[in-house]
Amino acid sequence: MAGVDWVSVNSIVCFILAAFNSWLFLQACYGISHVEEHKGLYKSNGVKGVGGETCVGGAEGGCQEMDIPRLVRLDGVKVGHIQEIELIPGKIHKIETVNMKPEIFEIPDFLSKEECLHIINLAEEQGLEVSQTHLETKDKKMRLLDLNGDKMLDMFEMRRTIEDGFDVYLEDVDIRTLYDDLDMDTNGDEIITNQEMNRVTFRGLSEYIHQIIKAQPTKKSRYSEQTWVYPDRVQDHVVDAFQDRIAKLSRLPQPLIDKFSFFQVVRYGKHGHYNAHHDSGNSTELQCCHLSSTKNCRICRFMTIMVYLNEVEEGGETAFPIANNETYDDHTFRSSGQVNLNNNCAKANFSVTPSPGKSVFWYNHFINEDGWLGNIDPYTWHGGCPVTKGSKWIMNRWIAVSPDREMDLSPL
Ligand SMILES: [Ca+2]
Ligand SMILES: [Ca+2]
Repeated sequence: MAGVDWVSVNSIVCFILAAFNSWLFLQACYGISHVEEHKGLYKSNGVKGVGGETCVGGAEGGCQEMDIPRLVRLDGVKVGHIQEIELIPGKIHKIETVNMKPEIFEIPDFLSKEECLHIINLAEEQGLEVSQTHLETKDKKMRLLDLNGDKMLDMFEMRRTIEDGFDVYLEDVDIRTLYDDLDMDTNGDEIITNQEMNRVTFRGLSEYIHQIIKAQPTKKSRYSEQTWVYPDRVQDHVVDAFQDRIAKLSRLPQPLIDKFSFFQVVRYGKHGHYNAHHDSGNSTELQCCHLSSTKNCRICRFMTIMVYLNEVEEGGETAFPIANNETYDDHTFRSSGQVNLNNNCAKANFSVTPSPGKSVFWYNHFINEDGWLGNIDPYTWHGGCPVTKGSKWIMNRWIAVSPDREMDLSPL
């Protein structure tokens, strides 16, 4: 056996056995036993259902006695795990688990290249507008983030105050210029006392910061253009096919797919980015925006499905800055600067590279003991890294779920 290592001998033996025997040998020899044909493993708060068993809409298959619809999540099992799913009759798609904390999945060719182009054309026909963030709709007042409670704002506290109040990510040099231009820091010690703060009105500060945004839009948390597509308003076979694939993939109750089915098509040009954020809110006091008529609401999205629509020349990864961290502390993370993906994308713990037609999806919430919307998964902080060359087109589809199961499941 000199000159032949064990691996190659094993491979040769495997090849011979496989030639005479079955698929089982191939599986054992080539380590592909984790591929599940035509199956997906979906869970609802510890209750598992395999394959076509969905744990939704009654006591089907292995989902035990359940007469109320429950939310389900695809089980990632482990990184590298591949599950197969028939999203289009006669065509098998592979779902790969690419991360476990949070669970993140990728499906190559979720849309064909033609379908991607079709969606881009549809968005261009509709026309795109500058993306806003939820935060910008409520900047009527500003909370001063005096983090150490000394009744003064140092540079770091001022930076955080402006980030929180205006969704703008300034550098220290910008803040020094702001102090100079507004004549705020009278003694030049880079610390703003209550008295110094009172030298400007909220309106004055707000106008100044909006000038910065106008001159340097990349400082905003989000720099992109977008449009919304409403499947119930457009007669479009690709949009219908997309809806159908979302239903098959998510295995969620049909009303959750049919209602609030609009999705966003976003174009990021050069320097386009979106700083890290959660796609859903955790507060239980506010009503969910999709069920509320006021702006004082929280966004409630159980699941996020994103599809990359074009070949990005450089940059534009989807980054998860704190994926796989051992612990999570909101203040520590927000103070770390990692939220600012425009500057700190390279520090992100995990990221997904765009590829035309590829879908990446994850669950923003866990499932509670009643089988419905549970707590947010804090590790789902994510955003779009700057596009450094070319442009990036994506579509974002969210599955809206509120704590009110009955309301969510009511017909349109
Ligand atoms: Ca302070
Ligand atoms: Ca001062």
